[in-house]
Formats: sequence, structure tokens, C-alpha cells
Amino acid sequence: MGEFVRVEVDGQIATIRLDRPKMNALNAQVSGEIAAAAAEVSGDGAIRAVIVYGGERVFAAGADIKEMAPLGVAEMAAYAARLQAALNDVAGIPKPVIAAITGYALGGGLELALCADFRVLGESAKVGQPEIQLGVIPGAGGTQRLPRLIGPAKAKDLIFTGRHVAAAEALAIGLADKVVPDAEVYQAARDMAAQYANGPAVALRAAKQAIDRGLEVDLATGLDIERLHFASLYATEDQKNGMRSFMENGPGKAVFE
Ligand code: CO8
Repeated sequence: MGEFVRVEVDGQIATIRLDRPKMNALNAQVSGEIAAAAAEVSGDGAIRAVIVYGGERVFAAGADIKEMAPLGVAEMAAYAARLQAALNDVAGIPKPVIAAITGYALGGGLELALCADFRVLGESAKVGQPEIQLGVIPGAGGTQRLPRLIGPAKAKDLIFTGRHVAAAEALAIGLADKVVPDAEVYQAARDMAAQYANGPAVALRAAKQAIDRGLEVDLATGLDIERLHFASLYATEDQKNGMRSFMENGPGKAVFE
């Protein structure tokens, strides 16, 4: 349990809760606590889906500018490496992960949200990569994960201008997966998480890893990755149970442990 990042477990769903007033700015300590939280939820087999949440008011306004501003080049390289590593740990959580976003998700805050599988936004949420206005560029995955999600031209528009994107536009360009009234963001994320929490955990992990690794490699390698994961699932009880259930009861009736 960190000072600024808590893991709250409710049934099969864990919430990684950022809580560093006023804006959940991501300083070095928060980076370390995010990495620890990602390790905790990854390693606990009872947790089947994860929500990343910054509370009712703000998701995260980015890396801590006051902490970052005075650093030299070498210090900055190490600092950025730590934040990138922490966000890689979130991206690598081998279960469905949903970012529940109220208020601002800017800079490193949006980069954290990009490490989730899905993003639920409140109607008045604002997201963006404003680093250009600080004379720098996104440094925690924004130049890489954002174009992979919304395409290079839209990513360049957001990164070149640094503008704040409203929830409706985020939905239209695929940066948000769902927009709901502000007060319903967390519950909407829980509902989404609950859809997956009862699924076959090993197959969900294999699907996530095949998709995410596949996006980084050529098609032939991606198909190799897919096939190896597919075959390995024949070692699971879920595969036997899922196929037996289809043959005995028809489609969609399997209940997984
Ligand atoms: N870092 C540190 N403090 C912040 C940050 C931040 N990113 N954002 C807000 N704050 C602080 C403000 O300084 C203010 O502090 P105080 O009350 O002590 O004066 C408090 O939070 C409230 O902020 P505002 O008064 O500005 O509140 P508003 O509601 O008027 O505005 C905004 C909210 C729009 C979020 C505004 O604060 C803002 O634009 N913040 C900066 C957003 C930004 O530029 N984010 C990108 C940061 S850079 C980054 O994320 C790079 C990531 C990758 C780097 C890789 C290595 C780490």
C-alpha cells in the first residue's frame, strides 16, 4: 500500500487508485508506487480485472512539472526511464485493465491511461498531450502508444498542438471507448470489468498478449505468437470445460472457475 497509490480489491476486481492531491501529478514516488501496484495485481490470481482510477475529480494532470523542471539531461533520462518502466508494468498486467477517467488526463496521465485496454471517460473529461507547450514531447509512451491507438495523423495533431480533447471527440477518434455522465464513470468501468472477471483467465491473458505483442512485430511473427498461445490453451481446464459445455449445452453457456 503506497502513500499515493492504493490497490483496493472488491471481489475479483482490483482498483489501482491514484490519490495525490491536487492533480495526481506523477512524481518519482508515484512512479514507484504504480509499479508496485501493477506487480501486486498481476501476481494475485484471485484478481481477474483491474481498474485504474484517479478519483471523482481528476485522473492525472501529468508528470510532476515542479519536480521535473530542474533536472539535468542525465537525471531526466533516468527519471523518464523509471516512469516508462512503471507504465510498461501497467501495460503488461496480464488481465483486462480499464482506465476510469474523470476530469483531466494530461501528459503522463493520458500516457498511463493508454496502458489500459479500455478507457471510460466522464462527459466533462479532458485528455491531451500538452508537453509541446512546455517545450518538450511526451516521454512516457505518448509518441508510441497514442499513434498505435488512434493513427499517426490524429496523434500528431494532438501532440503538435497540445490541445485538450473533450470526451465526445475522444470517443469519435477511438481514444475513449465509452463516455458516461461524470458521476457514473467508476461504476461504468466496474460493469465493463465484471464482463471479463468471469471469463477464462488464461485465455484472456493469451488474447491480450497475442494482440499487444502482435502489434509490435511483423504479421508472420504475430501469427506464430497467436498459434503458440492457441495451442498452449489446450493445456487448460478452461479449454476442456469450454468445449465440453458447447457440445453439451450449446454456445455461450460455459461457466469458468
Ligand atoms: N505537475 C505539477 N503540479 C501540477 C501539475 C503537474 N503536471 N498540474 C497541475 N499542478 C498543480 C498546479 O501547479 C496547482 O498547484 P498549486 O495549487 O500549488 O498552485 C494545482 O496543481 C492546481 O492546478 P491549477 O491551479 O493549474 O488548476 P486548474 O484547474 O486551473 O488547471 C490543469 C488544471 C489544466 C490540469 C493545469 O494545472 C495544467 O495545465 N497542468 C499541467 C498539465 C501538463 O502540462 N501536463 C503535462 C506534464 S509533462 C508530462 O506529463 C510528461 C510525461 C512524460 C515525462 C517522462 C518523464 C517523467
